[in-house]
Amino acid sequence: MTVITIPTQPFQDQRPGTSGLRKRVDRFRHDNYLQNFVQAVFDTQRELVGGTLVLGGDGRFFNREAIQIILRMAAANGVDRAIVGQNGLLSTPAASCVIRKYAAAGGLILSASHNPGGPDGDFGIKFNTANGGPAPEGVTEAIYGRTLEIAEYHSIESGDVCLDQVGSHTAAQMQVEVVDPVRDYAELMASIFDFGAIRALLAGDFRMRFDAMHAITGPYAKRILEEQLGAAPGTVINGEPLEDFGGHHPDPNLVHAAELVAMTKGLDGVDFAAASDGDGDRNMILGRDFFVTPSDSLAVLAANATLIPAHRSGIPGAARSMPTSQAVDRVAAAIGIKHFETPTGWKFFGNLLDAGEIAFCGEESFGTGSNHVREKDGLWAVLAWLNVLAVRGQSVAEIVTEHWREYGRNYYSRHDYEEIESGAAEDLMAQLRARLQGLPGSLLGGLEVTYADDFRYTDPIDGSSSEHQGVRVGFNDGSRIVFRLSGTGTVGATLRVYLEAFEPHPEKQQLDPQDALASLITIANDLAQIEQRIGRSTPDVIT
Ligand code: G16
Repeated sequence: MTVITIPTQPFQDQRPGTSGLRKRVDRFRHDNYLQNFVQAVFDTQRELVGGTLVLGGDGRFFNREAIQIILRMAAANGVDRAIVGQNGLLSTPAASCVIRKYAAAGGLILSASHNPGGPDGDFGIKFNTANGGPAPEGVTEAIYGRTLEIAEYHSIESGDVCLDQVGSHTAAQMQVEVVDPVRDYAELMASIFDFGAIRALLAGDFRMRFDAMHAITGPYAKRILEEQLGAAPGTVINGEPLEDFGGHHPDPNLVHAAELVAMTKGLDGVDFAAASDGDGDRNMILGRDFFVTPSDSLAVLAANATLIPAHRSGIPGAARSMPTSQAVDRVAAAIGIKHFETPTGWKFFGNLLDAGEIAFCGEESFGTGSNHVREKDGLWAVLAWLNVLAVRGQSVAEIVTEHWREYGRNYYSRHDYEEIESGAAEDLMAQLRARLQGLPGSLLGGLEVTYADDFRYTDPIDGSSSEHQGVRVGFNDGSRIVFRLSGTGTVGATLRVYLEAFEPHPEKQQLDPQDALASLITIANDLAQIEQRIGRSTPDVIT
């Protein structure tokens, strides 16, 4: 084997965001940008030397090429075994499953999640640690630190490894196992859910659609829903993964999954519809004429956890990210389990899951999951809903409205202002932060501010702390506004405004959320001076 060492120059822009390093694909393809980051991982994560590395991605443009580059680098850096998904594919939750199952030292996942793909789209990479979860901040900071001083990277001189078929190969001294990307994950799902009950539901007149958005979950959903659970052929739509996701934005929300939403409307609407994103970790849940907010989805699943065989004896606790609505807190308080509020980013759930403090967790950003892996998991959420629907024998709308009657309804919406000028976005947040101290006790739009802060989190397990995680303003009627800049965009900045109001009375729970939140929306716009500062009068996306 010939290891080659190639000189390179550091860049200043390789600090991973909320979920790994994401940039335009062009950036990754040139000047060793990918190689620098990967070498920084090998230089800092020394357990990979002599260990197992899991490797796969969501199939977007540049995925195959990047996998070959990384395999050559892994061999040169002393990795003992690489487990790669066939054709270079692995959904993010499946990668987490494989890391855990085969006790790998870590994994590299190639994805820019819900961001568009193709030659002009985005690419991304992130490192997951041995627990299967996104690297915690200490690790990402060490990798970033290394990228700032990198001067060379290592590779081997060899051709491409054939990824088309399942099988074993060698690259220099490294063993490369090309695995079926679905098998281990599908086995895990069958061990969690009541497949018998779901099969019976799907064998009846229940109609569903799953939109894979031409992204990674197509093969997973076809195998599990259609082949194993007997859903009618054609249940999975847009099921073929494409390098550019068919030119769409593989983001499962009401705007980007409009085709699916239309299938739930009216008398002909299907009973249940769901979608997942580019790398398979997000989910959107719909019933006939009914959208389940991700926050409500987490709360409903937590309240119904014991209907799922793997959680028959109950869950110890549940966690949500700070901007996620407080609906799950109400469930936790009512059923007597622990609940936690963490910063945005799945990595913050890792320690709580590892310590057994929680079994379910979720985020408003269409992420829901459990302790079965250490990533959010789109298909897990779909199967969890199917399991609950099958056992309860009610519609999605009946289950959610019954939930609101019992626990109260947390009206919720997120307003996104995308691709705004970064400086203006930073200034807007800075002026908000500067005003926080003076807000408690004041009246805004007739509501009294009870607290105003910049969220700071101390991890209850390892004591690490994270600051500046979003501005929260709470009011005397239980409502709340959160302001935060996205950590996943690649162009300019995205301002997210999260709005939440609580309505305990069932007779007042049927309003449209935008109407129920109208006064809070006005307060938020005034408080942050959104129009004056960024020149936008309406959000680009409302969910
Ligand atoms: C990533 C993280 C999520 C997080 C989301 C927030 O999602 O994995 O845990 O909630 O980012 O995004 P933003 O910072 O834009 O609000 P994904 O699906 O992009 O990996």
